[in-house]
Amino acid sequence: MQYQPVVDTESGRIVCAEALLCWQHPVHGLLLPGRFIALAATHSLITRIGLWTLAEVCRQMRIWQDSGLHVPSIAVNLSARQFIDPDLPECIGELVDRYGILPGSLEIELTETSAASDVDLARMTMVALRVLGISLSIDDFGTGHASLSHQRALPFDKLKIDREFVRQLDSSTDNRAICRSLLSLGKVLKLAVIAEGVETGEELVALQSFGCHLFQGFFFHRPLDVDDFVRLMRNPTRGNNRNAPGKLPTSETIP
Ligand code: G
Ligand code: MN
Repeated sequence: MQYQPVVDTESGRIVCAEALLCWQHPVHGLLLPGRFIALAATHSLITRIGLWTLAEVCRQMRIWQDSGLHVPSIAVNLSARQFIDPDLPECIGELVDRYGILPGSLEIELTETSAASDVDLARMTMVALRVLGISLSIDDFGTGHASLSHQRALPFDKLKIDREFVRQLDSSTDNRAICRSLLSLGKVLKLAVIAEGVETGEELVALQSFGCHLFQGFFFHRPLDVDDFVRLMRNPTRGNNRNAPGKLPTSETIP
């Protein structure tokens, strides 16, 4: 399991982190989820992978809590197949109870498509998750089969702009227009907007000029293994990209 921080350049804090399941492959080395999750999602195995991930993150959060380490909330990706399981909220509720993790320390990321097949069921599941104190993000926004009327009806807290739209912001007028529009949409719908996959200072500066202040991407932090993530949480100035403009996390801003 790796953890990739999300940075708020306004407050200078790491505000959450996304848990990313990696595969230590015997031939190809460490594979990030982008390389194998889509394949796993075509198979019922994805449900077991998803449950294992949720349990592992809860177990890890309990260890951090017990050791007194302040860690921001951790976001877990759920597959569409897992999301339509009517037992999901109960299952997550049991994990939260079993590990005694603090409410508000877990977030769930869903793609637009996950909620599309049955909006009423999606709504019920989302409401039940929110009762548990879990916040919900729309992941990879703009790349799935989104219906805005569905999105509006669903109680999301955050919207994550997919890397596809963050790339080449300096040269792509289309991507600039899309990012601007998604930031406006987030503002109107009262969703926090996170730009994903920010790799360059140019992308960061352009997004900041559109009003974005929440960022995830290699420019700030690569996904980190547990030890490196803990080191960063203990000393947030380490491992930051010092070329990044705007306020960056400092030891003063992380309790
Ligand atoms: O679909 P989702 O947004 O959950 O996927 C996150 C994926 O994006 C992970 O595989 C993660 O390693 C990858 N990722 C995170 N930051 C960057 C980045 O700056 N550039 C690229 N190319 N990939 C990234
Ligand atoms: Mn995600």
